[in-house]
Amino acid sequence: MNKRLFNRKTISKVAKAILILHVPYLIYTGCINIQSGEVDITLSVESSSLSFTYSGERKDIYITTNDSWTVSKDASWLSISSSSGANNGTISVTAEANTSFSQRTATITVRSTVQGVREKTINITQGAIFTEDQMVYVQGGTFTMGCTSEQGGDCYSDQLPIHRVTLSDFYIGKYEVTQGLWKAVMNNNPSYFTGSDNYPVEMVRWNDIVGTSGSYQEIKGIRYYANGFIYKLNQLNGKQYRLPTEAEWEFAARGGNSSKSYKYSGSNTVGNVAWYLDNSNERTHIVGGKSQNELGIYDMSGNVWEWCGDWYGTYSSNAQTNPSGPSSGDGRVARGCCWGSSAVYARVSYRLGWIPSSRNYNLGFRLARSSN
Ligand SMILES: [Ca+2]
Repeated sequence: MNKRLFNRKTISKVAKAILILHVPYLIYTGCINIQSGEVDITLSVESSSLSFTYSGERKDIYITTNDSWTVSKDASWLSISSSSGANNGTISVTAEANTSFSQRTATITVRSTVQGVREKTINITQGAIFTEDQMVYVQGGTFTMGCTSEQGGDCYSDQLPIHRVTLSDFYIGKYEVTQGLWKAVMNNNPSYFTGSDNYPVEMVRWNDIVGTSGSYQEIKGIRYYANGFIYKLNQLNGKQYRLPTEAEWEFAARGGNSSKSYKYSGSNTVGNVAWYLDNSNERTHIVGGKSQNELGIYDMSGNVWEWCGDWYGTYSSNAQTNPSGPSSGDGRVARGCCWGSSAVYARVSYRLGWIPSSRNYNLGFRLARSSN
């Protein structure tokens, strides 16, 4: 080895060369380290959307990350359990009840704390308290009303004589009117059985539904007054809801033009479609809990009796078109029976008259409206 390489000058030159060659490299690798640290930060959420029903609900968002994070929202009707955290975590999102008549949306944004590096948006939608998709279209048709053969031989005489009825198209509620909807419209809840907004409202008088004073809106021969539920509902959403006529109720309960001629609404086995004495645990149940009938309607047999618009009266054997009952009477018709009675009352032909100023924890209603 040439020993001149080892004199001080040579060593100094070699060191400089090494320094010149490697300083940029050292700076460069330093940058790489920082960048690779950023790239390694992950942030994911389990879902990019969450949907809530109209009633108040809580749902969880799972965050997977190796960084600190913050959460923000853009709607006052949402609350979040935590606005920041680190590493994997869960936040709960609670939506207040949506008492409006339209769906609403919001977003929740989760950001890793290294701003601008990672961000996830979760789109939130919440259904409205009541929308048209809760009304079932019933195509008009002709049917035989009253104690037809499948109803059995023990019908009361008020279900006779059987008679032909022709109806125009109409809509009827898929569910009994819920306590949530009643509260949204009336700001009170008269129901005996509480605990969920999705229980049917009961303890409502015919007079509470139809109203007794103030301005009125006349629909299908009934005046709906300003202090009643239906008038207020119609003011809120601009529709023309009303009570079903007794004939509309029975036609819909029988499955309309899709009828399979069941004894109860949607089945010959009462427990498949109805909450009644033997399966109800002697209380109401959340609407829609049993099987639907041929038209996709729930609880027409059982849960709560349902007020109809008509005065209760005797049947005629004459064929009729769009009947709306007698012109006067003592009681208003109720149909379909209830959690508190035996199966015979849940038959589609069974009928009852109830004083319109009376109320009962067995008794609620469902909405209807004409198709034009
Ligand atoms: Ca019912």
